[in-house]
Amino acid sequence: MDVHGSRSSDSALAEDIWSLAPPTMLPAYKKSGLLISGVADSDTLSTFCISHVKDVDGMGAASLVVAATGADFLLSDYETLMDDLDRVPSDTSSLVICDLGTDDSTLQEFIKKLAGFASRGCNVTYIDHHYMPAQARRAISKKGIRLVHDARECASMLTYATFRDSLPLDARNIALYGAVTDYMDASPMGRRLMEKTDRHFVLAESMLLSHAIARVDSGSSFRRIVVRELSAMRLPHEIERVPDLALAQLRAEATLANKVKRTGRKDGLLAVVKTTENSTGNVAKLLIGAFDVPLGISYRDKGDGWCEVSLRSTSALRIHLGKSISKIALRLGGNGGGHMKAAGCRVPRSKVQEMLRELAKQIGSSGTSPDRRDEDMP
Ligand SMILES: [Mn+2]
Repeated sequence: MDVHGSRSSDSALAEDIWSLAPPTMLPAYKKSGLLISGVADSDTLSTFCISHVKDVDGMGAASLVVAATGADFLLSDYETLMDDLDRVPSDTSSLVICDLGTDDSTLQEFIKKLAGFASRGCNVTYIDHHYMPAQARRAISKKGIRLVHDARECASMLTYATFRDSLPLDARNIALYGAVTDYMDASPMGRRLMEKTDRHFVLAESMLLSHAIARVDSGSSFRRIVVRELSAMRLPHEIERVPDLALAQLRAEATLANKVKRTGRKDGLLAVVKTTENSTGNVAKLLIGAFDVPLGISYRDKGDGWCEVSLRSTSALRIHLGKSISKIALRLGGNGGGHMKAAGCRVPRSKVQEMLRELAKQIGSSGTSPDRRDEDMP
């Protein structure tokens, strides 16, 4: 295998965007026994990773940090991130945060906490791809935090690029699982990495993984096991329970599409449904097809006074979902953010209807782009 050839073109690819100096330490993927037992090795720097629990991209990013550094890790979500930052072991010499965006409601506290680690001599790396205003980027960088941010790429891809010198070539697959499942495999790096592998193989493995994890709750220890197995370069189909869970999820989804159609409602350009599914993003996506609208919104009552909301749109919608929902959620006492066509937020249960009205108003004033392809389609 032409290792050097492949590596150098990967490097050129990453350096288009930023120049990186990965931490020098023994690649941990070579010590799979260590990874499975989860015992930190005393001869490596003590790295700790906090990454997004919610999807393949966040879990993939965590597995890449673990593979490269032997890090211990926590899988977190937006509402638990601040508390989880307080759980980082005090002897941590390198902290890596992946795929967890912040918004105006949490940015200052987030920066303050990361700056606290940096001031104690801990190397802090923040890898993210959610929409981030320029002033937030500047504020983070000023505090001695290494910011790896590119909204065109997924977090797994950015993590792969950050640690690639400590990763085996097989780790590219993990970067691609994140890219495929985050709809970012047509990105500058995603496209070029995909050309070096069998696309159908990567798609099949990505789908097994995303369906399997959609089947289990965010709090499930299975998600931690998956991260460890991926970090040992196990393929999704080789990980125990992944194929069975993925099949079970496929069966459930086939009936879910009908259920969404029955229980959802269309309101102008958007369709909305209340769901109990773990994967609210998936439900939001199904709404778009079921009601033939450019925006699907699903929400789940978390039982603690809050609702988790997922939003998905087609390119016909003119608003940036991440930016719009970040502002609306903040005004309603919640928080949120995300990408152009995929976003999420958390709002008090009592504010869900207000949020929907607010969004409908915004869409009403921005309108949709005429999409000629739609006119020719059934
Ligand atoms: Mn992501």
